[in-house]
Amino acid sequence: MELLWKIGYTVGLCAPKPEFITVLADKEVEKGENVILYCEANLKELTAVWEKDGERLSCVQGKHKLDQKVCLFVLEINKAQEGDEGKYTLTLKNKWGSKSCSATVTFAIKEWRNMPKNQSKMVTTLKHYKTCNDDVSELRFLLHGQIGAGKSSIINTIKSIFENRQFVSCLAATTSGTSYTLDYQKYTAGSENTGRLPFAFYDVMGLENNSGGVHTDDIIKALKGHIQNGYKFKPDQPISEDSEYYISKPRLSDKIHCLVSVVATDRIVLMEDVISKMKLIRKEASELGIPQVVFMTRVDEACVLTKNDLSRIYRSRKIKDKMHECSNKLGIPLNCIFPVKNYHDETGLNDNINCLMLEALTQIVLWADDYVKRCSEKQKHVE
Ligand SMILES: Nc1nc2c(ncn2[C@@H]2O[C@H](COP(=O)(O)OP(=O)(O)OP(=O)(O)O)[C@@H](O)[C@H]2O)c(=O)[nH]1
Ligand SMILES: [Mg+2]
Repeated sequence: MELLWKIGYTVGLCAPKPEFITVLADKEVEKGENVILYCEANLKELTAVWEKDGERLSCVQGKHKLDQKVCLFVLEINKAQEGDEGKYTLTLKNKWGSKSCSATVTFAIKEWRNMPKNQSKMVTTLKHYKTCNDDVSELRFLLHGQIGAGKSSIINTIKSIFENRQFVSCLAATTSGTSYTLDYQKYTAGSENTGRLPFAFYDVMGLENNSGGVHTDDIIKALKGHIQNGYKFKPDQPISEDSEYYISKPRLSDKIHCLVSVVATDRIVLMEDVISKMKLIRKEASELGIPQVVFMTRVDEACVLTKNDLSRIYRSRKIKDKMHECSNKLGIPLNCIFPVKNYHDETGLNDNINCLMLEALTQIVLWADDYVKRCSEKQKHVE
């Protein structure tokens, strides 16, 4: 086989063009750190041309080092400084063709939001939280968003924190073709032993780009408190008033007290249709006065710096940019957007994962309770 290939190669029958086996990866680094960009090609006899921001890289002695180990092409930048940020492109050539790939090098920024730290204080506050109205024994949160955004995983993460062990009772998907969650399902956190928390989380079927996924009317009905736990969503048809799961006269305790839009940080660009559906739902929630927030999941998939050390999340320019993008696309202010990381491949619990989630949860609990207070006062006026 190898001989045949060699003969073909020599007489030019099969032209071995350069191809990338792996491509350059974006780097977000601290100023002064060494940066290594590398990728692997299918061939070793290739001409490599490195460019920075569209111009041929002028190698500075002691700063840049170009290397090739068989099919691995490497650029090392020693102690990266201000001028080293930018887009780096490697073009590999031979007489049969050329191929390019690029990656950006950026610096971490000054911490612009404090990374929450006091886990046990937040846990205690939430565990002993008392709602402002005795008729509303639990604050209700509805999690909606694109399929595979991490809605079910958020619930599992919250349950894991309060029960001190990994939780997978809210089934999370392994792939994201169609929504894995099909029912309107309520989840609570805490247990008999650890103490039940006065919060309920509703997991719903994901929104899809076309006519699939959960019907927007169903989410709006759920916000108003018309849908009972256990209802099975039908993408082509919203719940009918005759359904046994339809609550015709919902009380304040049946309603949703805070809408949580879940967005996967690494997939914001794929959400065009979903965004218009989310905006429609948000408009309705605004008319009802329901507070709305965004939980941005999968931060580790969107940013290497954050993946390597979650405590540096608020130093990541990429995460900050994604939060701005999310804020612009959904029309939600930045202070209502919470980047979080869910448990997904870890086996033990992690303080940084817990702290980020707990801070987001503390905020939404307060805002949900404010909403209950406003509604209770309005009700009193009517009576
Ligand atoms: N790396 C990483 N993966 C995550 C995170 N959150 C969720 N995932 C993974 O993303 C996939 C989808 O997560 P789910 O929680 O099932 O998403 P969902 O929004 O409930 O999906 P549907 O019910 O199908 O609409 C699963 O494979 C999760 O393990 C995260 O913060 N980081
Ligand atoms: Mg789900």
